[in-house]
Amino acid sequence: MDTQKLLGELAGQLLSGGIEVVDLTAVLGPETPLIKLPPDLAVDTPKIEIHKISEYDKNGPWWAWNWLKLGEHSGTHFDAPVHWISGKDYADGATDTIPAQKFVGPVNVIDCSKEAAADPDFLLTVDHIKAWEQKHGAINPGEWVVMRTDWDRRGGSEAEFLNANETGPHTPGPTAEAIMYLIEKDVRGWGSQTIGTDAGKAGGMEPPFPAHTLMHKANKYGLASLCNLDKLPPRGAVLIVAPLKIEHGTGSPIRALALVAKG
Ligand code: 23J
Ligand code: MN
Repeated sequence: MDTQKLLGELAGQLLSGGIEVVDLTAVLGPETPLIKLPPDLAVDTPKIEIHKISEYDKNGPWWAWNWLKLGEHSGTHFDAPVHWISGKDYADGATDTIPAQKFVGPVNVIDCSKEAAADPDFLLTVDHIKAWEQKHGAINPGEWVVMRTDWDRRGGSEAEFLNANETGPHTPGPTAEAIMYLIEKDVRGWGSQTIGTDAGKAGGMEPPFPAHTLMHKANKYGLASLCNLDKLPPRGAVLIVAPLKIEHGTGSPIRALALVAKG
């Protein structure tokens, strides 16, 4: 294969629109939903703030710029292995040490939108993944796996997105067994369209928060609050998800993009 020629063709298809760049990112601002943890367990990530420095005015006559107050795990974001205690010792597990090659790769999209619409507590099982593989082909080492739930359509309010009541948050996610199955397949990471990579009720699972505990223990990555997964094919798209190179960062907001063949 002539790799140089292939890259040239890719660039040409990007120019012509034969390959489309699909934006998988939510708007980052004061209204962006943020995770709410049980107050007895944890301190929450702060509200996002965008502060004006100048806007072509006395504070900067010819320019506009802002400064931000922003948690690493805000909006559409990347979870690095050091985010979780099980992955804390990986030298290449922080936003400034993960090899850049890991930020671009193939993605498998498992459509759970009907199941999640019928049951907000829907859990993706090993059987469901195996049925997907029967239909679309085996999931391979180094590939991303993301769970489509169309949760980004719940864009009206944070309350609708978090879907919590007196019994806690009710959002779909994976079973611990499903995560273990994907780790055995040596996937690159796991992504969701909800506030975090785990289900709303994942705190009560064994282990608690299996997508975090097990994926990061295996030096694998997470993606949360992905949008527009309904615009991707089940397989064949290329995901671009690069966190900011925050020093010792545990995660970062990302501009998540997918390259998709049109037509
Ligand atoms: C901190 C504590 C628990 C969770 C999370 C963060 C996330 O989901 C996250 O954004 O990584 S579950
Ligand atoms: Mn996170």
